[in-house]
Amino acid sequence: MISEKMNQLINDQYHREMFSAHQYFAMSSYFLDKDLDGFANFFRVQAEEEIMHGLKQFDYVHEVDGKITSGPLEAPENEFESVLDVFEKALGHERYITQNINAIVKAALEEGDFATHNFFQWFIEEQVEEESLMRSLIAKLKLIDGNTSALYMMNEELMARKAGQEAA
Ligand code: OFO
Repeated sequence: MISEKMNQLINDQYHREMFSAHQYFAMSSYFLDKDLDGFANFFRVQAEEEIMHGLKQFDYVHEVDGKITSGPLEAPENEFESVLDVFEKALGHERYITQNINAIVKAALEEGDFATHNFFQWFIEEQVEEESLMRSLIAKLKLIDGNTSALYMMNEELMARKAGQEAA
């Protein structure tokens, strides 16, 4: 049995995960439009992972006798200044998600909801990986510094990413 407060916190987080998917599909679409299929693939896989995150939370809430109440999602950003801009925005978004996961874990501990505390440990680790992944790709893009052939190579590398796999 989950408290109303924890149910609401996870309900909100479920929507954030679904928004993350919505945002990453928009980024994928931006890259497809620029013929950068590898970057588009990276964000498509990222979006699919976000749906998986949301579904894990959806299933958990119902498993502990709560309920997910679906509401609207915000519109994602569709226009970006550059490849680097997309990744910097993605990192900013992941940092925001991390803060919210931390707040849920803190609230779970405060009310002695150890099941929710335990469940969200997976997300704590996942956020470390997500932020690290975005940071490393930002570092690569800064090294490349607009060099077209290096960008093309990175595009090819990112094409190989599949669901459940880290990027090169
Ligand atoms: Fe679900 O981790 Fe990104 O947003």
